[in-house]
Amino acid sequence: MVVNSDDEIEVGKPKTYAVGIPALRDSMQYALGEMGVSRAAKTLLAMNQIDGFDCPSCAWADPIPGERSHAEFCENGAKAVAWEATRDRVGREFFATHSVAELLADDDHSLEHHGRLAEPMYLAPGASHYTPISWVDALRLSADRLKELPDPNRAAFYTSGRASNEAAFVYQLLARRLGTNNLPDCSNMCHESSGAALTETIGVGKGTVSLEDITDHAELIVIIGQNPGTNHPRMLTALETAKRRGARIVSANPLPEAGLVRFKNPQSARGLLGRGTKLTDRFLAVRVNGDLAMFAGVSKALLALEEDAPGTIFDHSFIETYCDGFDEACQGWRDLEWPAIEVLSGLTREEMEGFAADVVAAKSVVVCWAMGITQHRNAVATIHEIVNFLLLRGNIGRPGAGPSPIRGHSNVQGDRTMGIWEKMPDSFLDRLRDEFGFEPPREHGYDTVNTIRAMRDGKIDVFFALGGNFVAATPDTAVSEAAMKNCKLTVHVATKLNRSHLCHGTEALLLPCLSRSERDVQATGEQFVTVEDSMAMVHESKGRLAPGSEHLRSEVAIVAGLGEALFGTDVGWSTMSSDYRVIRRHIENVVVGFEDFEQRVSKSGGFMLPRGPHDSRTFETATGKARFTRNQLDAVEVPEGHLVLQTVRSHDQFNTTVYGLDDRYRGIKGGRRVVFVNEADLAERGLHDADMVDLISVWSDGERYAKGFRAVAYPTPKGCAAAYFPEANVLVPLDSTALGSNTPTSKSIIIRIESAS
Ligand SMILES: Nc1nc2c(c(=O)[nH]1)N[C@H]1C(S)=C(S)[C@@H](COP(=O)(O)OP(=O)(O)OC[C@H]3O[C@@H](n4cnc5c(=O)[nH]c(N)nc54)[C@H](O)[C@@H]3O)O[C@H]1N2
Ligand SMILES: Nc1nc2c(c(=O)[nH]1)N[C@H]1C(S)=C(S)[C@@H](COP(=O)(O)OP(=O)(O)OC[C@H]3O[C@@H](n4cnc5c(=O)[nH]c(N)nc54)[C@H](O)[C@@H]3O)O[C@H]1N2
Ligand SMILES: [Mo]
Repeated sequence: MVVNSDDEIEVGKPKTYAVGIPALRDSMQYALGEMGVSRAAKTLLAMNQIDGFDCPSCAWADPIPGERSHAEFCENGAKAVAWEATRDRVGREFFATHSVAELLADDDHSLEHHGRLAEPMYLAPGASHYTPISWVDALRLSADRLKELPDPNRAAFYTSGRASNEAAFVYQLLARRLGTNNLPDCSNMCHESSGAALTETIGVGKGTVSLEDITDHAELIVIIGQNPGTNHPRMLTALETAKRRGARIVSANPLPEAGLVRFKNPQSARGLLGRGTKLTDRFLAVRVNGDLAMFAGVSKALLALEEDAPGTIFDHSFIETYCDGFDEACQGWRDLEWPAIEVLSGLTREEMEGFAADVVAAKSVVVCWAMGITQHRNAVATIHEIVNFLLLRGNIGRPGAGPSPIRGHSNVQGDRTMGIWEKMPDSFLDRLRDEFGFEPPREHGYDTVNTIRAMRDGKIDVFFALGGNFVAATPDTAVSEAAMKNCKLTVHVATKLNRSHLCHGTEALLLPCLSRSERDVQATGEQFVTVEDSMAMVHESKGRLAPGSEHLRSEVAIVAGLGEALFGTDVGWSTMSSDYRVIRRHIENVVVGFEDFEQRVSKSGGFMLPRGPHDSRTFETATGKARFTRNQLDAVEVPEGHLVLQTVRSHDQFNTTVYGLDDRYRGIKGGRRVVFVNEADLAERGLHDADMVDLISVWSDGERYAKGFRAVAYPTPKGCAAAYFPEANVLVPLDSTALGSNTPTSKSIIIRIESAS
């Protein structure tokens, strides 16, 4: 990866508001530069509209039809679409002039910036360059290699969360028809901890909150481990609406993110020109990984208030009717000592009691969270503790209340609903069997971390990816890259060139697909696809732009084409790809909640999937009740002289896609190799702001190095640090994962920093 030299990086003051005029200016400049005027206008105005396409940038929910603005997109959505609608192409001439070795020297930004992949390409064993291949030959070759496997579990099928419901459904069908549950996905690195904790405690692996709960009902909104100004900018509009009607916001974050402080709404002149809306009322500078202790502390404070005035704080009738484990959990909080809670959370008892007072004053509470919570060793326990906190006051299954994990990729939640999971329950597999007449495998497959281990250990021959950038997104970059190279065949269905396509197996295929914003025409005419947002709304998405090249195929067509090459006509692969309604009929029969799918999804705005806790306070857990849990209080141990490093997104990236080198809200310009550190921590090491440093992570199997970072003195709690992903992924040990979800601990890496060598 190319290292930016330190003198290119400019560091200014972090911003105290998000969006406003700079955001509008940047998004328009960006879109115009990539797409030109008419294409930009046509594309941006169709985003998130009823008859348009779903923004590929995040999973934030759309307002109901009558309440959408004409420009229902944000700066980062505009960047995401401009990025895929670029006029530049990467075809046979490009690959003829650039060898794989040469391209490997490019950084992530440059690789994708070359343009859209334009035709199928093949890398023969030992070859230095990708060469063109026909679709027929590409699918035949993939099918042959899969058929040759002595065991279907020697294949793995990765999914990134942009795949539509239709593509995901056909894809999981293909893997299971082949005989494997090896369906690792980006969710394994993302909200897996949320899914695990919520399934166990409330019986459904997703949030139970709708957009109106936030905009219209919640009296208190808690935002933790999330940077909405950058990663879910349209959430700020919802928060502004909530604030206007008097809701309070508490946020906890080791970084004082601009989007949590103040919002200047680009949709209104007042928002753009005035001071904007103050968002957070109480900001808690929690220590990285301190949230488990913080929530336990708040619940302890609530318990003390209840014990002082019994019957005034807790919702006893809810607890008695719907929950179990309450007494045991209370005993847990009684046994905790405040000093330990303070040390682990990095907050004072008064701060946590203040938070508890906000809770008591609010009739309804929503808790929103994202990666700052899920990517820690104790993530599942932390989310258990969030559920406890909500259950105490019956804050679930009524307006304005509930847990709301904010999803990342635009259809990551839908992909799971469609069966992209290495351990789908038997009930789903039974229905799949009944619908298609074959016995799906029952043995659980590999998740993302276990796929890397299996590839490393020579247990996977064929790695197939439906989107994503596996080697850059996964931990322990060196290990992941070597693991990928250990495969016999690697196949990537993708829109743009990335690092994973260059760290290939003995043979490799690049299969270029249509993007969300492009028209999808099949044998029976123009098709639409469907997606599910973070709040379980399913709606349609229809691209409008002409395909970027005549050789592009839809993801559905590629996967179904492979299905047919493998199995002939058995389950009707080509019928599905020529008419997506056929797929939706299968989905209706296999996936719960999709009755009358075609008809309901065609209605403007789509429909909401059933969620027991939200709809009827039904909790399908092991005991049929919502479960209080007693959780061991811990936080990652940081040895003397070390820091705990979290890896975050800058404002100019979408995961491994790096649009540009700025991070406007945090005051960074022109570079990404920066590490944010508390000034006192720098001073203790004899370091200063702007010094060049090396980051060294320590783990039981040894040390990992990321060299040449510019230190930035930043207001993060002492002992904490932050750097950007994916540059810092080299530091995340493969075996450092969350208990109960196996998610890489990308937000708590123990490091040393040293003056650059
Ligand atoms: N523009 C844009 N949009 C995106 C993405 C993108 O890359 N770019 N990615 C998409 C995806 S896949 C996802 S999953 C989401 C990610 O959305 P976020 O989770 O907002 O993304 P991160 O940048 O990882 O930010 C994590 C936040 O948690 C805070 N944090 C870190 N550790 C802790 C902790 O221990 N406790 C607390 N309380 N806070 C902590 C960090 O300071 C940071 O503010 O965004 C989605 N949307
Ligand atoms: N250290 C660290 N690591 C992390 C994280 C972190 O916070 N810190 N976050 C984790 C999280 S939350 C996630 S979700 C993962 C993300 O992991 P991935 O989903 O694997 O990665 P992306 O960067 O989103 O994938 C980008 C690539 O997707 C392809 N692509 C884009 N659009 C399409 C499309 O429409 N179809 C197809 N087929 N391909 C397309 C392009 O080729 C592009 O290069 O990373 C994880 N890794
Ligand atoms: Mo994610």
